[in-house]
Amino acid sequence: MGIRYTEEYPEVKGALSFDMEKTLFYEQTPFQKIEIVETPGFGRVLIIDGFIMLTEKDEFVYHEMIAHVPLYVHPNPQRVLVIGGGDGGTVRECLRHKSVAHVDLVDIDEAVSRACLEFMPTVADKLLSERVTCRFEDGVAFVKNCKEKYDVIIIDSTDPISVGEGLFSPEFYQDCYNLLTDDGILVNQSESPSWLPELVRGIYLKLNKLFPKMFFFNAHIPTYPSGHWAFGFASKKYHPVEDFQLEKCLADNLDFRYYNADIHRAAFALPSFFREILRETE
Ligand code: AG3
Repeated sequence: MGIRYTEEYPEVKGALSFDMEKTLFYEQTPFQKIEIVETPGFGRVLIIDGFIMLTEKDEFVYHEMIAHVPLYVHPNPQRVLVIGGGDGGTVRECLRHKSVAHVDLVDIDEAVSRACLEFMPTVADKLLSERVTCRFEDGVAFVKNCKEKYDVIIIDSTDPISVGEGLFSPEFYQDCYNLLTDDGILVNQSESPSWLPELVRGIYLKLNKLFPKMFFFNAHIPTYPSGHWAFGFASKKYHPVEDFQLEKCLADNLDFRYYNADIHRAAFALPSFFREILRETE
């Protein structure tokens, strides 16, 4: 056994530990501590402030789900805003949609993109596409001042601590709502319903108050706490399953590794304890 890297899970007084071979990138920026490590079990792993953001082994699950679910509900998504997501994985998936003419990426920390472009090019290299504009600034301020409209907004944040915190506030959600077109959709990473039910409930309450339609979908992400992950789907017009663009999804026939038409519909089926988390809020 080599050196062990451990992400502590304070919610359950446990941890995820994995062997690592070496550190490829380390930088303490004004915002956070960024590391990319080489591991024998998970490929390269991006870690921010001690929390796993992605591993090369399973990043496809998170990035396919956060991008394709809204992009196969909106009938013609052209302009997409990604907040956070400086690693580029979400942008990569968005660009697979022909209708998407432009993606604006707003991440507070350029060092994340710099590190990923160098050490995780398969995740990050679409950040260099002509269809993408990267802005390294505070997403909270960006959505307050932006005058453009978007069809889809994807909030690919860190956990709601430190720099990620503002990306879970009611004011921020209101500003995102204002930036969406009349049939716009917002999707956000919503943490673990298994281990952080309070947090998921908080997200539900805030978004449900604002949007006519609010749902969660879930996916299995082995290297995030509990492995059970939620995403919020808040929409002005479209229903995530009734308005699912099945024909388009089948015709595109993209080579996905997790997402598919069955998964799209099934992901909105919530385990009973998850439904209970939402019911308690009513
Ligand atoms: N976004 C962060 C997911 C949260 C992971 N949390 C944790 N390991 N405690 C991932 C960014 C990928 N584009």
